[in-house]
Amino acid sequence: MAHSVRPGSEIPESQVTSPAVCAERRRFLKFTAAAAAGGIAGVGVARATQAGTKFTGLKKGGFTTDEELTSFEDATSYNNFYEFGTDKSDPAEYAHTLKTRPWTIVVEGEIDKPGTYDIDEILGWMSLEERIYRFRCVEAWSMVIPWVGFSMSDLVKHFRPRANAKYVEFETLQDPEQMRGQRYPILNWPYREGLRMDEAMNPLTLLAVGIYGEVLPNQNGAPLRLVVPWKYGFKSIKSIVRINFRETQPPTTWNDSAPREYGFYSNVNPDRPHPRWSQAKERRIAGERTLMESLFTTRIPTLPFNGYGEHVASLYTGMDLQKHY
Ligand SMILES: Nc1nc2c(c(=O)[nH]1)N[C@H]1C(S)=C(S)[C@@H](COP(=O)(O)O)O[C@H]1N2
Ligand SMILES: [Mo]
Repeated sequence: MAHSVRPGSEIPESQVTSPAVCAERRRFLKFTAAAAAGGIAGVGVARATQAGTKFTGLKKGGFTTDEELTSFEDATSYNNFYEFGTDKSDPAEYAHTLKTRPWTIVVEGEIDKPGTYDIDEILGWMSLEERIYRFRCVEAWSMVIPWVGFSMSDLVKHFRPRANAKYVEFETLQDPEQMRGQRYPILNWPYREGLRMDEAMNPLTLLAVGIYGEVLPNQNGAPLRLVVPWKYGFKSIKSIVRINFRETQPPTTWNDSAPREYGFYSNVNPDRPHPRWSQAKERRIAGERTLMESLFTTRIPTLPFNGYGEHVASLYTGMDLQKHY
């Protein structure tokens, strides 16, 4: 069935008069008309664009885990998103100023189909699924998150990459008006990340548009963010506006900012300590525990490749992972 995801619940009654919702409805009607005329697959997802809107009829993806989930509350209030400030609570407090529609993504470089694509055009091609992934921050805390999204590889096919596309570079929006943290030179804005092409095409590599069955809250990287579960969290770049296919390894934000501490690969590796702390254990933020209990009492061993070795270890055969950290 092409429509693996059906439209979410109706827009909440309390919001029906807001201009944003009117614009949203106009956009949806336009999109539905285009879809009816053109038979766009996966049209059902088009309506779920506002944070909090539920996706219904989501199919379960192949990747999952039985571990205790992080609560929605913790996953959406304890965040790293320096564009909104450096405190974990800043993104939840300030990310509402980010406007996630309309949203376009420039796709360019070593591909046959470069262009500026509307996020909803992209969503029209894709079939969404739910996947539960462990997520390990380089700061030694971890979460277990049910994401909604699609494999990056399924999207990349649409752009017809050429043989010399060896790396993919990603860029976050730069707009200090919407992202107050960008008014300060904390990082070299815009935030940039990158993957080797075979990493990007691995089936685990996810582009996420939702979390816990609903549209991504802004603080989690709406409207589209990367999730690479075998790498430290900073590789999972948020609010993507540019994807560039390159022949050479792209510069990446944290590597530029502190190259001795953060490498290009940044695979989760308990045997390679960060210069300032061990990576052998992690604080799991999950279950019924309060955030403070999780942060101060629960330490579990960190697994190589965050436990995804069977899927990804072969990507690094013959590489010295102490050197290519
Ligand atoms: N654009 C952007 N993407 C980003 C970051 C950021 O500061 N800016 N922080 C990264 C880090 S360090 C982590 S741990 C994860 C946090 O994702 P979460 O807040 O959804 O848990 O986002 C990553 N993606
Ligand atoms: Mo992180």
